Amino acid sequence: MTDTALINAKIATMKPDGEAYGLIENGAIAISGETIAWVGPMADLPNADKGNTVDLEGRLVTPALVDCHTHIVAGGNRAREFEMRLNGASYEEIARAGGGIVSTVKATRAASETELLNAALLRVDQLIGEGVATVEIKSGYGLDVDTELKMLRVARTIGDMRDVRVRTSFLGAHAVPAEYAGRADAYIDDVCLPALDAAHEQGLADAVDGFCEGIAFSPEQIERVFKRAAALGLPVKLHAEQLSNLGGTALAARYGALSADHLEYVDEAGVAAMAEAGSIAVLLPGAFYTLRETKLPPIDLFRQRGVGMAIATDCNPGSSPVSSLLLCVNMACTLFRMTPEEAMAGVTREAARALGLSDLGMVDAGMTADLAIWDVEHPAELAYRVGFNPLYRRIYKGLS
Ligand code: DI6
Ligand code: FE
Repeated sequence: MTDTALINAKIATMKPDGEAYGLIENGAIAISGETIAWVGPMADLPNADKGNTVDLEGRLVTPALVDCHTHIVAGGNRAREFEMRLNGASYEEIARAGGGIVSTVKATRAASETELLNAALLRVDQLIGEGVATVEIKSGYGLDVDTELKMLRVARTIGDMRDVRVRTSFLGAHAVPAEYAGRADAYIDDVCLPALDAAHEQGLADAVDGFCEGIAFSPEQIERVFKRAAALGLPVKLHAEQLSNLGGTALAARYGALSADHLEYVDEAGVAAMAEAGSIAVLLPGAFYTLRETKLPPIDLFRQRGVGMAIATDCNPGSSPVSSLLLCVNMACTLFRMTPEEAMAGVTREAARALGLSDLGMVDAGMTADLAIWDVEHPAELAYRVGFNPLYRRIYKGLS
């Protein structure tokens, strides 16, 4: 039985074969409960599906957007640090003044769950207002067992309080906290692995992430965390080759990672390993922009090897204080030279794949009815405008 049909729609189905964007010009979508029952040219809409219709007057429909990499739950902000840097302060001076990731850890530990929740909701609501219906949220600013779990509980609460699907990632291996300075292995033993076990036991972790970098954890240390993830049956992903090439991407691929993220410094062997493993490249133009990075992720290599490319905000108080996914779509085009079609696939189909969600990211029969309806004439307009939000309506799990 069909509950509702959307008619007079231009539909960017984002299906990979056929027309660019999987475009259907004069289309209709039949929705039954939470599921898309039928999609096609309006002239072919089955009679039985015509009961309850909503006329979209030619508007564009896309899959609702998916932000597949965020640190949106975090205490405080680093605006003062941003200001100090622009007034000429050095990295050391900022660190001595308590800046950097350490300050976010301190603020996150000090904040109550309500404070963390209210601060995060401001940013989540901005994403929702741009047509996002699924958001991935990481821990990683607690770096002690209680605060890591607190962050993940807040992430779950966001999904209860808003019409948005939250997927959590445990990121205990994000940074070495001050109390373990120079003792990263002990941190993994004493804090990271016990916190992961507890998060899993409490149903708080959908996946496991890490930061493989000179300033964070080595591939050997990350592998210890991945081994525990595998033992718990949790999928992995990794912040890899963001600032240098340590071979994290190949490690992630060996563990069948859903994604490897950032990737500015990944080499050909790393990309080949991703292709083999079917891992998605999650590209984060907001961090590239904020850090004024100049080394581009190897877009052509990803294309040649058929590695799917997703785009996300990386929303975090340090390297990407960005809560507009549409801005990231634009940046993926202007900074990374991705095509608008690739960038739109990056926040729909490929982002859903990066989260292992096979029922999302395309407008197709059988998929969950998460849709975004836009006041634009063509999907390229969503990539082309800067700081413009033409969302007309968002549909989350059907119309009920
Ligand atoms: N990569 C980043 O760019 C951020 N975390 C990560 O793994 C930085 C986080 C911060 O500075 O707060
Ligand atoms: Fe990140």
